[in-house]
Amino acid sequence: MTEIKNLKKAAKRILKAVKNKEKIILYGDADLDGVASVVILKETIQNLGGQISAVFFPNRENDGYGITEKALDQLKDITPSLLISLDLGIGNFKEVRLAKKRGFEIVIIDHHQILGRLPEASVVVDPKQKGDKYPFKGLATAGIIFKLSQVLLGEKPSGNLKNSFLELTALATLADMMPQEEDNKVFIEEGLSVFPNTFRPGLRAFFEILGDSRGNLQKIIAALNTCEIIDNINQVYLLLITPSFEEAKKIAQNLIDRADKKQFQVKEMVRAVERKIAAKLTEAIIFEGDSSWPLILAGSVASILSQKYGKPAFIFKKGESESYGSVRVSKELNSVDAMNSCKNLLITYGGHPPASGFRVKNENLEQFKKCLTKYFIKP
Ligand SMILES: [Mn+2]
Repeated sequence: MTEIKNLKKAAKRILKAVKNKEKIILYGDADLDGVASVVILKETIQNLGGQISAVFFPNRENDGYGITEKALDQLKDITPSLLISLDLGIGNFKEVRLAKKRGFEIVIIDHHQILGRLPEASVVVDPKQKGDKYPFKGLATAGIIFKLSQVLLGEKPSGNLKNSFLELTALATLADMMPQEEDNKVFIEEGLSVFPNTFRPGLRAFFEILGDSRGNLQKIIAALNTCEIIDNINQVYLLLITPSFEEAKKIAQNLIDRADKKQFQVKEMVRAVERKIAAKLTEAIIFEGDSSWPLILAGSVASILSQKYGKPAFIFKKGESESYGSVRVSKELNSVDAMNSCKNLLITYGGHPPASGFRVKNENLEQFKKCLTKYFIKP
């Protein structure tokens, strides 16, 4: 069976770091796929006797997506170190170069679309890169990390640990809305079958609060995918690693409330966008931003609008000098290619063909809209 390109190379590099007691930083996206990937890799490395010096999740709302200069500043005392980026990094050309200068060695493990070239990291694992012969391209990052964990641990993990990794992989694959076929189908079936007996207090907390697990699966996933950060701590990460059932119940309840509130806010924001586009219904794309719109809601709002109006939707939070946005387009279109055709106007961009994001200087917003419109009306 062909393997994911560089998966063994990444495993080797991690084993060397463990053996030499190097500092290791796990730098993950704040959503469930990112958090689950961090948790699985952290517990795998600890199982090998290694130590994690820091775990970091950028706050999308304030810092934007991906590896950021601000984060590298915050981590500067933990060098030299091996920084493993999970579920992000594939588009961070500038930041990876900067990180290397500052004493971080970078390993990127991501599943997002390649943006023409690769960042200059020591190891890049991304099934979508050139020369990757692994036949299935729809893995979530957690799925890649599950496979990495198997390479690292071999037959070693106990049934409990393996089952727990399967649960997290299944939940992350569903949360990331990856295709439910091939490897993912196996992860989902096996993961959900052991899920009701999970040992993880953070997951058992949901059963205690919500009752029967299967019927509430969507609710649990929504709560786990809220990207909630309080006092710089990713609450889903905290939930998944806490040994305390009491603490877990508090966090889980807060995440459930947060997810409910988010759903309500999304509806309100959809109405706000619809008021703005009422006079522009002949335009080829929906392209709207506001300084009061939370970035955290932009993806859900774009998704609803793109389906309802049958158009690509670009929804952004307008900051003082830059804007951050989320993009959703229908299945037959490719939003990453669309932004690729406008890349000179963008600071960063990337993601999956139907769901992606961008960061742009405000002075380029109008040009960006024109460029996108041109791309999408092209015959
Ligand atoms: Mn992901």
